[in-house]
Amino acid sequence: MSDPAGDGVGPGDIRGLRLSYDDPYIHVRVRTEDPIDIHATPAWVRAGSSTVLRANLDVDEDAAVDYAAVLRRGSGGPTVQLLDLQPMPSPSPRILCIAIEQPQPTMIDISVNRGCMGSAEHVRAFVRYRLDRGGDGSVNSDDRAPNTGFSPVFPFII
Ligand SMILES: [Ca+2]
Ligand SMILES: [Ca+2]
Repeated sequence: MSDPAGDGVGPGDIRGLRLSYDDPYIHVRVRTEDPIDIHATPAWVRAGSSTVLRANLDVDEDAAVDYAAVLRRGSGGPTVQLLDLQPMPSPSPRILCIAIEQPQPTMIDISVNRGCMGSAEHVRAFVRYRLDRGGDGSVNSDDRAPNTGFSPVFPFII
């Protein structure tokens, strides 16, 4: 689904959110207006940066966020974490549950292992991208997609 241009700034302006499934991973793809290199730009590598990209996942359609995939600055570049907001049985360690890649400079992919989300059979999502472009602690862009509510429900079809 698409998100308007101009309700964020440059690489912080989300233009699209796409969910796909490749067993066992659910992929959350965020497309931005301008390119950024999450492994090199100050927004993602500089100490003190407040840049955060967060994918909020609802697996039972009750409008509450069940899991959150959080991508933020780490000492060696961006790191990801899966937060379990409504605890269900999940394997550990959690680090194996989630991964990131950047297939193109305007795309950030967050992959979450379905096995880390209880017995989820479908998911819907919204993402929020808070960009501190200079990595100095000030937020230059804050965009979410969709602007209200969640994406359509996406079933896991194997
Ligand atoms: Ca936008
Ligand atoms: Ca938006």
